[in-house]
Amino acid sequence: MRVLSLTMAFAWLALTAVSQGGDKKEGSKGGKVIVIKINKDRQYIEEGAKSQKPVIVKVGQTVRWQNDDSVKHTATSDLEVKTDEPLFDTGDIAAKGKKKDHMEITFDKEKWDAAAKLLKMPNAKELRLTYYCGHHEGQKSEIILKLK
Ligand SMILES: [Cu+2]
Repeated sequence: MRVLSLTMAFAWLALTAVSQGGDKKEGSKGGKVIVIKINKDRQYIEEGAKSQKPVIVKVGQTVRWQNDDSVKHTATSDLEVKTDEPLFDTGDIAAKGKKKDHMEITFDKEKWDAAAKLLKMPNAKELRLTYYCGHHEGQKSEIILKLK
């Protein structure tokens, strides 16, 4: 699964709305972008937080993963729409200061629907979406996706 994550990342890039946000802090619909920084301890920490914990994201919001480390990382969903096709995948997020040292993913209604279906929770008000780094065993975190 992880070996193929690179290949899948490219497919994902071609197929979906993974966007590079430049330096703006506005999502495509004008909402606030949630920034999750990847630190040198390979933790995913929400901007302003002191430690890693699940990050709450409302449907429609955009998450930006910002790499503050000197090696590349990914944020790759454990849930797969089908084999080796993660629900979301940033692909490689380059080392800090390089081009593509951040990647954004918008958690739209389509993603909510897909996740709810995969988790078999059609009536849920929130969904727990775990994800991992495709390059480092044990590097993982989660998003709590909430229906407004
Ligand atoms: Cu990593």
